[in-house]
Amino acid sequence: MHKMISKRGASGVGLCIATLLALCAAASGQDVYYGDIPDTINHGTAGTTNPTIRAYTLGTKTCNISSNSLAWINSGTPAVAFNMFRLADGRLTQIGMSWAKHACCVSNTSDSVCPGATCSTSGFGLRPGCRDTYNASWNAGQNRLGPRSGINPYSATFAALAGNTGNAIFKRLQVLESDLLTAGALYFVDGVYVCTEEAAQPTQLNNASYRRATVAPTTFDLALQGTIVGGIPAIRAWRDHGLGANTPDTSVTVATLDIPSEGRFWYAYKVTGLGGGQYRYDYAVYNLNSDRSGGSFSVAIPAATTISDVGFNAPFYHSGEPYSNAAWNASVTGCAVTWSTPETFTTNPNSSALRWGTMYNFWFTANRPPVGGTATLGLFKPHTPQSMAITMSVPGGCTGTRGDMNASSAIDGDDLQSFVNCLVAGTAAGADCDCANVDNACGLDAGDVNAFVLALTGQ
Ligand SMILES: [Ca+2]
Ligand SMILES: [Ca+2]
Ligand SMILES: [Ca+2]
Repeated sequence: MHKMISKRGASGVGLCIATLLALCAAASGQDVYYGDIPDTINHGTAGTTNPTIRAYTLGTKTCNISSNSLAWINSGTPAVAFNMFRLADGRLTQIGMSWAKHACCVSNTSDSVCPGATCSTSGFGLRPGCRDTYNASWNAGQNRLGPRSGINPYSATFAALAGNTGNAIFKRLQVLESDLLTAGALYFVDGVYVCTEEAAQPTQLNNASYRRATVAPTTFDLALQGTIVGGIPAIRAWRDHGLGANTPDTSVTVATLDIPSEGRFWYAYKVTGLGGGQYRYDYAVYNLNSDRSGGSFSVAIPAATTISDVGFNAPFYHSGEPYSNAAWNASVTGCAVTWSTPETFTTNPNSSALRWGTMYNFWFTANRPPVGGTATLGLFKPHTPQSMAITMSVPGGCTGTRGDMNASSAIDGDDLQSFVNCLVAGTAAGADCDCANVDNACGLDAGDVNAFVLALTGQ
């Protein structure tokens, strides 16, 4: 009798473990999703800032699109940070950001903005398939706005909220008023969620959604347009609306870059022919949820490339965030255009790194047409890998054999004069001086002379 019970018991334990494993697997699957931006509020200006700063807040329809209940902790997880962008002159830039609105006071409703979900009547927090709505005025409550610096977007940990309040623009989505009425510009808003239960899970990757908005003259009120683009940050608007509202610019490439065992960046680029052999190279990088953050961005260029109009854009931190707003330093060497934080992480952990929920722009004009090549995103916080290569359009270089200055399919004495001219003057009639970069290493120097002599003598 005891033996039989024991057998039953063993079988029961096995079943129980299997059930627990299934529950554990399911429990790792919470999935918060920004289902819609239903409204906005214009808080006006603080009155005395120079330049004038205006502030907004976005409403949120937040979905739990998983089959598991999602914890909804008052003044805790999840939190959402808002951003604003402007598309003008062929370039999308971020013009504003808010602090992060922490959760409060869940309600559960069925809503078609939650894809494929039916609101469950059982569970806790934000129940499976359900939607919670905060209108913009509720999200504007400053006591539940926490600094972005208090959130690790990948491990999804949150610092305690201070709960302090301030003037009309304090902690809210701040934008320079001068950026709001650009002739011919399109505007976009997005929000990015961080959710503790999604820590280090792929369900973090759909946490940003964007929507187009117009800005009214005189009042500066926002009016939401079209429908939300769910699960995708506003960097995609550069392509989706690049030739006007709802008219895509297919010359804009948008893609993602995942840091191994860490967060995701989005990046985009576009090359514009300016005539006269000049090309404008535009790059944007959006940090969705990387705590390591961006620390540098570098584009390789061929030898003897003329670079002009080097530019950079970043939104500004405010309301007591500890992060620096200093522009990244730009440098042009013989083989790269590079932007980097003014200080390293070791020197100043609060330097102006490209942090979660923000987008930085980099651009220059070059006298070379584009080819497929490589840019490098350096990561701010030290770890392995310290940088990531990104396939992008970059200025193209020598299209023939290096050292064959006159493209005769032979490296001989006829190439000598052009080679020397390139090394001495950086230019040679009828020749591409990047072909004088015979060792294909940075710059035109003694290494190229050695390599050229070896090629000339058939070695
Ligand atoms: Ca999610
Ligand atoms: Ca030749
Ligand atoms: Ca070289």
